[in-house]
Amino acid sequence: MRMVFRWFGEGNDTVTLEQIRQIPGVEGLVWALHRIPTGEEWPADEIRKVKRQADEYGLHIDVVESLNVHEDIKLGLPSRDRYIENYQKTMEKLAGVGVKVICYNFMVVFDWIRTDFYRELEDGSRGLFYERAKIQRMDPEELLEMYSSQYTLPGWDPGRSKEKLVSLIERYRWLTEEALWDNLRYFLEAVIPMAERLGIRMAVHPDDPPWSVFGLPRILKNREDLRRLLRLVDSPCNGITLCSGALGVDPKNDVAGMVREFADRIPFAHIRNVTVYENGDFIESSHRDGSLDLWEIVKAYHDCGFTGYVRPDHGRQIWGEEGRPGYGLYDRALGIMYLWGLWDALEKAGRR
Ligand code: DNO
Repeated sequence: MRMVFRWFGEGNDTVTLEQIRQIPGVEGLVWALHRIPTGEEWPADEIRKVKRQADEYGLHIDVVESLNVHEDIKLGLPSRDRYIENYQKTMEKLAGVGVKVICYNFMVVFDWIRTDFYRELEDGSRGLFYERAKIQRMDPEELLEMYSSQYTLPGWDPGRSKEKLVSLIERYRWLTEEALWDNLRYFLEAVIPMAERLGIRMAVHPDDPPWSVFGLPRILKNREDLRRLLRLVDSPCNGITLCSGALGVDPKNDVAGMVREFADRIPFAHIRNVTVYENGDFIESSHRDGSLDLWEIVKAYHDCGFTGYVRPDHGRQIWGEEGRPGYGLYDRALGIMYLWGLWDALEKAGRR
């Protein structure tokens, strides 16, 4: 397993590259040009700048998260070809600086969804929280407001107005899940051959949470969906960002089982824990505590001889740390040490 750490870029992150390189076993950054609106081509000079910054600290930039997919592609509009072309041009530039994995998602309108940025756990630490009853009461505009008020969270389009949001949701009302699958296939048929040529592995992030919210279609929720995704274009470059937390909030999802089944198509793994309550609410807890058995999950990767990239994904807000919810330094660093602890123990036991 190759440990990497998400960095939002200079001036856009409370965590510094100096801090990142001091976390044991971290070899590279997970990055993106967050300032560039979805659908636009990423400027070469800005890409090179990130490369230079990472080089200075001995970190690589092999993993991009995310190169987001424009809504017109997900909607299957005629304008999608223009956005796919931009996507391909960015892929070429990324290959030029050595990028190996591109994480993206096919969630419509909203990326990952939580109802509270902070909910206190028993020990006073705070984690991202999802409350089912609250989301049923909320309308999408409220969620937009929450997500654009204090922090812009990754995957969220900060420039999106309420009017745009409402009309976008309206368009999806007419899109069935089958049509969304067709649009995903169209996208993959365009980008996977390109990825093969460039030596890049595309890795789709599953839906988070893995169920429909606000009645919008969601198609990457479970093992069956992931199987179907891999079959759409059968290439090693058509892969998955297997996210234990996103999939694991549905108790029916056996994450370790999915690791074992899809191992050779997982270039990138997000490993974190969640506590799922009986009513279906969930909170992002520490890597060691929660409803998921990270030992089982890490063991599955280890048994499969996993050599892909891993990030600890999110962490709680602890020790008074402020900043972007889920993306502080301390708890993600602790999470990494837990993952290494499990991994190293498996390695050593295997040698005996
Ligand atoms: C949040 C995330 C998502 C993720 C994208 C991947 O922390 O895991 O924003 O990056 O959905 O495309």
